Amino acid sequence: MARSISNDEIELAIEALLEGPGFFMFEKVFDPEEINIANHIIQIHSDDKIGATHFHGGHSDKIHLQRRVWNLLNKGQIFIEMVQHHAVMRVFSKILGNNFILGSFAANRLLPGAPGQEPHLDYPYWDMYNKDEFPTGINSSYHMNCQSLIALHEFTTENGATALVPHSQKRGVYPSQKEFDKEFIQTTCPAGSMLLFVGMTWHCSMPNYSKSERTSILGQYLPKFVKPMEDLQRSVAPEVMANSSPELRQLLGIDLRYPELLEDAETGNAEGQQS
Ligand SMILES: O=C(O)CCC(=O)C(=O)O
Ligand SMILES: [Fe+2]
Repeated sequence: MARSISNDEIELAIEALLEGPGFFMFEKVFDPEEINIANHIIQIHSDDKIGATHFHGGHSDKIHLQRRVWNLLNKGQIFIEMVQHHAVMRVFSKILGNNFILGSFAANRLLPGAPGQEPHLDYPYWDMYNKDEFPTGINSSYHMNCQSLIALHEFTTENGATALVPHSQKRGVYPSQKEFDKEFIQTTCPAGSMLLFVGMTWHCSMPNYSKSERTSILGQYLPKFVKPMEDLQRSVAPEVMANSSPELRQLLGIDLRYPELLEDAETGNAEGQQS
């Protein structure tokens, strides 16, 4: 069963994401049985299928070594438990606001020989190299993305442990390869560990030089007003929606109101309306 995390560790994580390096590692959160189940399902869904992927830079000849499995919530109870782990819910509600939502829950499987990614920020900042598409003055004074990354294998420097630049989230700008290469560290960890970070932190997966695969599960969490990246309400099965806990309902944005047809709405009924 997943490890329960103490209040002290939760507080440390909030502090690290908001004021510190921008990330925090909870070691060995998920046990070997949970990890095996998750890996098995991910393998079944990606042995013959590559899946749309991002940030593969100039390595288009090796894209088949980097496999994505999207929409994990439809693929096993284990993912429904992982997505709403209590540490994720507590840390991210402090950073994103307590009605935060899920934008994507997907796996990133790097087969032996898979190249690393280019350094990047995560959605909705992922194309912020093109600043003209973003509001003037965008910065990191508050966060529009928090990520969970669950390591389903031991992560080592050899197999491509995630690389991050500590404190880079405060700069509020897109990374260049040159600056990233000078400053990154790699977050090695035992299997089952969970890294939380804010999406403005410069990061990427590194090349897998080992002889075994290395898999992460990537959870994307957003404030209630950012459009999710995966269309979860359309892709998650009706049974999953119907049986969801209050936390999962929140993550799927089931009770969010807008956009609404307000033209014909009754006056005065709209909660939170200011006029
Ligand atoms: O798997 C990893 O180490 C990180 C992957 C990642 O950052 C991404 O795909 O956005
Ligand atoms: Fe990323």
